[in-house]
Amino acid sequence: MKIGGVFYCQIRFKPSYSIPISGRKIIMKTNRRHFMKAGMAMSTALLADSALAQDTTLIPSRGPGEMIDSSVTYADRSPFVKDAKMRGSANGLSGGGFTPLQHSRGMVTPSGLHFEVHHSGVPEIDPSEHKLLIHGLVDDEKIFTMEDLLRFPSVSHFHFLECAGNGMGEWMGPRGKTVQQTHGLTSCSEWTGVPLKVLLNELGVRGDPKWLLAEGDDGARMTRSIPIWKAMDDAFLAYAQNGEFLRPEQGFPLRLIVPGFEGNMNVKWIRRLEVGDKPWWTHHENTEYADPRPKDEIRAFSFYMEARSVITSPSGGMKLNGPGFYEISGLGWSGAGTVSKVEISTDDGKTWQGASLQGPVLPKCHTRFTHPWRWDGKETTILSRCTDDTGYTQPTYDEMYKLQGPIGMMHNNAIQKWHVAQDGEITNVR
Ligand SMILES: Nc1nc2c(c(=O)[nH]1)N[C@H]1C(S)=C(S)[C@@H](COP(=O)(O)O)O[C@H]1N2
Ligand SMILES: [Mo]
Repeated sequence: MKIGGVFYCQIRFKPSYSIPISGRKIIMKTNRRHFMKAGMAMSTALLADSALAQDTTLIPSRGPGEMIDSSVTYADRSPFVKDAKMRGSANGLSGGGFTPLQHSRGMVTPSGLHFEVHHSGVPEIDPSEHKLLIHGLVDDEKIFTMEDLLRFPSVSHFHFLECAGNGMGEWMGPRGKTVQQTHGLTSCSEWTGVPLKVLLNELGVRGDPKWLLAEGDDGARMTRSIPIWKAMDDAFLAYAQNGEFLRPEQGFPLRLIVPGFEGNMNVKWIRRLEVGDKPWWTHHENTEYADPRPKDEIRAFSFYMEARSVITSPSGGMKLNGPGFYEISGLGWSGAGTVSKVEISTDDGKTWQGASLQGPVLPKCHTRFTHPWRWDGKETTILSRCTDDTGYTQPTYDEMYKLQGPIGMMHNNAIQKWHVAQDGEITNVR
């Protein structure tokens, strides 16, 4: 038997089995149900015999590993893990990097692979000098230091963050080669910080407060109007991401998290909040992030990133190694709520089957889905579509064009198709 390999037939219904390790025998107690399970998984013969290692000798023990280097203060990845790269897509002040979703597992994005969108580069901010002003329709205007903010009651939540321009290049046709290029402007982190409602209640709001202006401390002075109901619902000022302080690229030392709303409203390096009774109609609200509608209309505020999903494996640029079993795996998310189902088609949308959702399934959060698939070696197209708990289902490109017109740019949440050629090559198709 191969340790760490696949269970072989002879262990199927034994009440216990033994693995000889360095001359000793370790008896693993187990029960019949366990083996029924193992037997069931095995009976589907997931991998062809040739794909399993046939050498049944034991793996020899190793000597000591590398010396521990005490000068290392932040651990690196294995030198064998080279492919998952975030940047390499843009240089300069504007732009940033795309998350390599084709290498993603589970629902969390490692902080160092979180996508980045900057409108004027990444400012270097000393947290001991950073200040946040809250003013406008409040009883008490106040300036907070980071030290002040760290003393407030905090929350931690997993949320995806998606740029409204994610998939912008795909409007005119299938352009991106990989899922990193087509969908890489979405990532998911655990964010920790202070709820806005805690701060606003602390200051006391007055008059008829309806909107909140958030302003960033970067060269772009990113400024957005946030509806006050959202501020009082679940928006928060985050100072930490995945268990440590924010990355500079994610807005160190302080950023706004507006769960489920378009990335642009999640103002980084935040320095000012103003409570008001109308929106401010800032540059980014009037131009880039406004959606065209048929009949020469423009929708000014598209808050929600609507339900969307994509198969991350197999995906564009990958190649299947012959017919047989493959796990289809991908991500679904919705800014309006929780993913309630993801359906998969492996026959170009003719028939659909429900995928399994890997827990935890959280609101406004990436949700990993998986689906077992046996490829028969014939040319086909695989796709996924997501439905959220509001009942909304991800549209096809045709449906989305009807709503936004073919000249849209933002909020592309259409169904993604991956073509599987006879030689196993996966490509982006419409
Ligand atoms: N101050 C400031 N905040 C900003 C931006 C910016 O350029 N400056 N970019 C916005 C855009 S367009 C997006 S999509 C998100 C990206 O967040 P990330 O870089 O942490 O992924 O931040 C938003 N907040
Ligand atoms: Mo964005």
